[in-house]
Amino acid sequence: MGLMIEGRYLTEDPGPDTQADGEFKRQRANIRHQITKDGPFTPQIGRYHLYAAWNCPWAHRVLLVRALKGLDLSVSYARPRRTDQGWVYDAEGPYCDPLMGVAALHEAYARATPPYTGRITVPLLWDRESDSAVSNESAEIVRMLAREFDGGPDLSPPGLEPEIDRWNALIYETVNNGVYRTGFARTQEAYDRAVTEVFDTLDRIEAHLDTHRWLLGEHFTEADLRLFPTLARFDVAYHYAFKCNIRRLTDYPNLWAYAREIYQMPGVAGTVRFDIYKQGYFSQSELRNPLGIVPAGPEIDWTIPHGR
Ligand SMILES: N[C@@H](CCC(=O)N[C@@H](CS)C(=O)NCC(=O)O)C(=O)O
Repeated sequence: MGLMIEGRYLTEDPGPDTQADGEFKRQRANIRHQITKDGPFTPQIGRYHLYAAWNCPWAHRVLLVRALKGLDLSVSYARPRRTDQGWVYDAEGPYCDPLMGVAALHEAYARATPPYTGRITVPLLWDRESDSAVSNESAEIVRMLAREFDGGPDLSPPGLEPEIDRWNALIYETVNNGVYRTGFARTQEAYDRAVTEVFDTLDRIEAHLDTHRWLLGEHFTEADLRLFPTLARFDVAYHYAFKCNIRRLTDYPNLWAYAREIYQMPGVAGTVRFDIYKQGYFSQSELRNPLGIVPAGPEIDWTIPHGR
């Protein structure tokens, strides 16, 4: 779970990044190339490869675009539990790396130019043609795959982008990252602040869905896509492992039906692995789960008709 400094991997665990007031602060991703028709990274089918992990909600966003658009994007899934080598791979089987055969993700980052400094995170989008890293920023990967490749729903219909961005900003801060700010808080105050924000936003979305089919009304957009990974992990992981326990997703009639409708869209269920979410979020952590024991429940049926 280490850091890389100028292309060299250090195994000491830096832990989650915490501010002076006990709040978790996620670091900015720093490989930020774009795929565009003008190049050098052009939108060619079969050209790119994704380093992902089933349990990572940021990688999940990218897996959702891939599924909804039917993109030809090969994927390496890391093992659900990180080690002192960070995200790791087996030599074969479901957690191998078919592209480079790396044993740990930091080996791929070590090939990036210029030499990489930062955390070793998924998702990482890789270009087979130039054998180089394109991006490790999920929001930007989602947008470029959605825009530059044909097929699937239009996730940001013309004119809606400012409103999509407003939802994205609120949902990122208070929900997607809000659950991490709750679970990784180092003081009662930081926890109280974060958990209140998580549920204020979920309550607000619940009320919004009374009169709107999707966040943006008639259109299923990128904002819905970015909310879903957090909802999928909410009751099996965040509710318990991150103490996001004022309510469960299944306690919200609108939000729960909305989440099931997304889950039941063609291709989406194939991006979801509840068993792996539990293995990942209940992995051994001195602060949160010292023995690494994975709970048995809860049992939730995502295939109940959504009725929307
Ligand atoms: N900026 C990144 C954040 C990705 C991220 O934090 N991924 C986590 C997994 S859920 C990770 O790989 N963490 C390893 C670490 O921070 O050491 C994005 O949204 O793409």
